Amino acid sequence: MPARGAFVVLEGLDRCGKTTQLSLLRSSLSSSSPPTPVKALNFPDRTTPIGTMINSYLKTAADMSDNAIHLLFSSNRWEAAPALLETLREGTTVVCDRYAFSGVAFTAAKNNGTCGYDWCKGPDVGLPRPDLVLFLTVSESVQEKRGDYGGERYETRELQRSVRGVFDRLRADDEGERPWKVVDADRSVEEVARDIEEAVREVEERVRGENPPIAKL
Ligand code: NYM
Repeated sequence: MPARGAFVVLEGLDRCGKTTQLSLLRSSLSSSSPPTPVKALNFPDRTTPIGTMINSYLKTAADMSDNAIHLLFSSNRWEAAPALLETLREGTTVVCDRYAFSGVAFTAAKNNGTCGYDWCKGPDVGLPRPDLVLFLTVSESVQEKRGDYGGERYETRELQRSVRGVFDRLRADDEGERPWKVVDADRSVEEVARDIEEAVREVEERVRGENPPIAKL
């Protein structure tokens, strides 16, 4: 049995550069010598029937209650969980663009917290827990300069401010379990990529060496 792969999640506000960084990370891991087997995931996964509903909601083509859309975002992770576990167990490292932390941060932030923080955490309890959460921080001015800002639901300055607050709370709450690594994403793409790769290689090595069981949220 090979040692399992590491599970790494990139989180952050909209336009923090996660998607670019994830693709750079995937290429650098798979082109290293020897190559690290790696699979990239992203949430929401808009390709499934549940993901299609989420996409309509985000593009404002469909409306839904805050509770209902929150549960769909979570279901979208649960439907991916069996394959995710299998991939990790067969020794492949998974790098993932957003996960349950975005789920809590965005829902708990909106409408003055109609859906409470604890309620928001509930549906994701039991999902595979990442070995590392890389939290990309971005300043408001840089965020707003990057392309396409404002195209989807949630992309307003006020909401992003509240989301930032909930992410800070999540990070503080997770401190005892497995500290997040905060990466300043206002810097150049190359500088950010270097920090991310270093942190991922470190966790990869630890997971391959210790082969710890996959923990749960
Ligand atoms: N989002 C993402 C949520 O509100 N809940 C979730 O569980 C997840 C995974 O979807 N503004 C929000 C955050 C983003 C939006 O994500 C779409 P992306 O990474 O832009 O496709």
